[in-house]
Amino acid sequence: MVLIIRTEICDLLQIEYPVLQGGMARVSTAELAAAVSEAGGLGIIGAGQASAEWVRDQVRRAKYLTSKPFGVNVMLLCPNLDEIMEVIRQERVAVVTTGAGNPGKYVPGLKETGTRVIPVVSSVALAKRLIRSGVDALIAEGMESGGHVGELTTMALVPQIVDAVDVPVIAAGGIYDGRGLAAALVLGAAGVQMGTRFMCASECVIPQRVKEMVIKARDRDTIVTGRSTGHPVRVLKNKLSRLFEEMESKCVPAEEIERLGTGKLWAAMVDGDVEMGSVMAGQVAAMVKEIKPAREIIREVVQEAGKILHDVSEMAVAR
Ligand code: TUI
Repeated sequence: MVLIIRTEICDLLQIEYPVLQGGMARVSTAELAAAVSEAGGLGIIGAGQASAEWVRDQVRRAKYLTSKPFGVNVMLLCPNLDEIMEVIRQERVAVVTTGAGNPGKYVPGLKETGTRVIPVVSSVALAKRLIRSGVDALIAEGMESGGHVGELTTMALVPQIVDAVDVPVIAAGGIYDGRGLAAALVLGAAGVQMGTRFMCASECVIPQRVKEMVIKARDRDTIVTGRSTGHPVRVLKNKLSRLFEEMESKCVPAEEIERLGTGKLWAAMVDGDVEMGSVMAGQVAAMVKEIKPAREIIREVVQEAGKILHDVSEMAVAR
């Protein structure tokens, strides 16, 4: 018998399994997003700092590759936010996730066209503020994740957000397999979002060298840089992260440190520079062992979680 997992977000987002693929700037393109959606999860295109035209092309490409729902992740620090939001409205994208800020003022416009709005939050205060704008669900992201991070771990954050809001909560950060999905559901989440694991999906277009670096990573190979500038980012350790560490320890002015970061995500994820590029990845990079299709990743995660939850329920015995 194969057990799978279904939760309320499957109905909300019209997907088969409660697994979202994290919207990763420069990493999750239409190819990856469409593959994840085709496999029954929710694929998400990472808009990052790209132009509105790029976002439109990617959305149209994903529509060509799949007829299933998919999402776009919008980074709220990006300079052309209004234009990107307009493209999302015009193209009637099914789901928008947001990162690195408060998307409150865009929520009414997006809801008008039927787009589900799911912000990423890393604190209870922001979660409470955002549900007042009428968001459909929240992604509670712990600091185990890659890229821009908050301060709480997933284990501590998820139950606190679940207790604070009355919309479905999706857990993110530190989730790699069926154990992670099962644990998230036990904490009260209605599903999970995984980013790092999907970096090594066959359909992910990042350079092979970056995938190899993720596969080689061990447990202590990520570090958070940029705490002193107010933009803490988790990356795989390399020459660039050591430079950041050195500058931060010498109290170099924030503007100079920020300048060093300019264009470095592109350097890693497009040009494949694993030494001087910013290889954003989460702590579960150490668990990634191989490159496989998104469909297999999702099937493995969902079936493993089903088995675990079934077996674990037998640990509760009547007395
Ligand atoms: O956004 C992410 N992860 C990201 S964004 C990104 S692109 C980037 N590039 C260079 C420098 C910085 C970022 C790479 N990875 N995750 C979602 C996330 N959002 N995590 C934490 C937050 C967050 C943090 C503070 C959300 C809101 C917030 O509060 C702002 C407020 O208004 O209170």
